[in-house]
Amino acid sequence: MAEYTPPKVWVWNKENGGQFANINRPIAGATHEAPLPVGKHPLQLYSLATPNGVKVTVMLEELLGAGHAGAEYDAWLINIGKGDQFGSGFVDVNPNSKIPALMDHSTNPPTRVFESGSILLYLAEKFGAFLPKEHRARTECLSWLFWQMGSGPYLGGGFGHFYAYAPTKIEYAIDRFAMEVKRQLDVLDRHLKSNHYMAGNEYTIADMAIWPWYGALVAGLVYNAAEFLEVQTYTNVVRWTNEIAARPAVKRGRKVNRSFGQLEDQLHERHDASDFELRTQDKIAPAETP
Ligand SMILES: N[C@@H](CCC(=O)N[C@@H](CS)C(=O)NCC(=O)O)C(=O)O
Repeated sequence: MAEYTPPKVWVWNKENGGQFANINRPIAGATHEAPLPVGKHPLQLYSLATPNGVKVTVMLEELLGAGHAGAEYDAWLINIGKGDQFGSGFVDVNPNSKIPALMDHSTNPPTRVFESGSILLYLAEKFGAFLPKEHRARTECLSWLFWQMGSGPYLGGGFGHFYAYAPTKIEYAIDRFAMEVKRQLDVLDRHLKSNHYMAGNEYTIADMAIWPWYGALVAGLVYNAAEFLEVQTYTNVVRWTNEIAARPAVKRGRKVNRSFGQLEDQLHERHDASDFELRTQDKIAPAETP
């Protein structure tokens, strides 16, 4: 590996290559004026079906499935590859310029919520659902929710980046993050041996946060790393992954704001429950594609 001696002061090299290099920059804030659309429902979601986005659409579909009609929502597609997250309207909702971001217009003034963990907690508290009420169980749920928020970046920004996206394969980086991700999978596997769900017997927002990342990893859906990490050996995680994948709300939630993969699984925008039947990409004319 070529030795690198950092200069005295770091300089932004815009041409450093690698996937996502075009959207990475060392400054925050909006790059252009772009007000966000607002639909007819109280909850307005601005997102994309990455694992962080899927956490929230699964939660909203679970709430609706459980009969919480107030959870009806409009989901707008934010194309992070094109830089939509740097539009002025989006930055007003999330100063960190990352999906998912939520506006709740049922409050006066409307409430902005960003960070997927915060959005899950906000919705759980608003509807009194998928968060245990008893203090000990609630604490266990929140411990796992925050575990995901802290651990996920080692999987995505660490392992996923260096194994799948970096322009060169750096053994040191791949070793470091493969070791950490396997340790995390073992944490989950040992816990799920004696717990049906992350917080015990109840399916909660902790499962909704962890499943889109670690479930996708063991299902071989992200980074093409199933064999490399021997994911099938984490049998309790595999059991939990498959069980959650079969939930109807999870199947719906995974399709919302998806702009990649099979056309029948792509619902670019969601404004009504009937959209799953009527407006997936295989059903609508290409001219209507946002
Ligand atoms: N901690 C944040 C992470 C969100 C995040 O990293 N979102 C990514 C997509 S998965 C994003 O919007 N990236 C755009 C960018 O970095 O410019 C959360 O959980 O909401």
